[in-house]
Amino acid sequence: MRPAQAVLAGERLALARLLTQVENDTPEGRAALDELFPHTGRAHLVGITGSPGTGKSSLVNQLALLFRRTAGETPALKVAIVAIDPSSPFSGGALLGDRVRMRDLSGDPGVFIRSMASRGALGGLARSTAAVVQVLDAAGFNIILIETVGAGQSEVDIARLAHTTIVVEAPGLGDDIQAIKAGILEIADILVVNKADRPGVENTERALRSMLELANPGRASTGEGPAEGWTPPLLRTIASAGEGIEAVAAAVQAHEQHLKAAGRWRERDIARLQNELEVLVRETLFARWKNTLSEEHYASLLANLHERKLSPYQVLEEVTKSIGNKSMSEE
Ligand SMILES: Nc1nc2c(ncn2[C@@H]2O[C@H](COP(=O)(O)OP(=O)(O)OP(=O)(O)O)[C@@H](O)[C@H]2O)c(=O)[nH]1
Ligand SMILES: [Mg+2]
Repeated sequence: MRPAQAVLAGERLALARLLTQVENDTPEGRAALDELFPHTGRAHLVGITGSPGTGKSSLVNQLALLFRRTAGETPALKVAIVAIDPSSPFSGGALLGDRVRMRDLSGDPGVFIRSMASRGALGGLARSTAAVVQVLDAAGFNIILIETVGAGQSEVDIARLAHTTIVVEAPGLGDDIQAIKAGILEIADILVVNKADRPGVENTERALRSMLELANPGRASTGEGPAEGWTPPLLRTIASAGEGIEAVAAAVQAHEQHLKAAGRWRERDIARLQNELEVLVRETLFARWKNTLSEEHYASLLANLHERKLSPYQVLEEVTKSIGNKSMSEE
């Protein structure tokens, strides 16, 4: 059976193998993605981001357990977890820790857990995450939880990929209003203050609430913003004890309903695919362009730049001439 067919048939080993192919951007991986693409677009993609140690993995673990238990719907929701570790490689301690915390879920055939190392992700994390998520979507997982540490670009990429983004904060880490990054709040559809058993929860909540008002002026006062019609709820959890998880799961599902009712599900899907396509085009054209230059020629151009003999625009003129495509140098 072809890998894509085996994945559609629900074979977990084939799925794990294909994810490796897709992460490594092999020709087999690409062929399988082509075949699987018509089966994608159904899963609810949920990003979970936040500073290191705020309890993202614990929350993901609890959410997955809850979605599996809330099997009032038949058949029960299938849940995939993608844990992205931007700081350490596969063998790193953090991932080992994640594995241990996620042990409650292992053995459940309705759950699939995949760890990804951002280092070594060929073609960048955004591309490989999007591809991995597509495979899981095609494999029939209804909810895909994507955990990433809130560190610069990666959480913005995840927000772009996900339908719903949960930002996790914890007392002590972000008490100081300066320490909470406004940028992260702008991507939050749901805000969670985890470790609510720790002192300082009220301070963290207060800081977040005022940041929210700054980030979304008007929204917080009217309860409904003109732009999105969704006010990010601010929820407390104690993930390690499984407290407050129902409210988070309910918010995730309410956000899905909101997106679908307002036609934004489709908008987000188009925006996501557009972004993915443009990243691909950029990478491919860049690689093609790079191939037209010899190392020596490139090095000499860089030297000319450094010595201020040529300006970046002059070099652009020069290098785009070499592939005979003048339009590339024009905007
Ligand atoms: N007191 C308390 N501890 C918690 C809570 N949730 C998680 N923890 C603990 O906090 C530590 C970090 O939890 P993780 O779930 O690994 O946090 P994380 O955000 O995934 O961490 P990284 O992936 O390393 O950034 C662990 O020791 C958890 O047991 C909570 O609600 N209260
Ligand atoms: Mg984690």
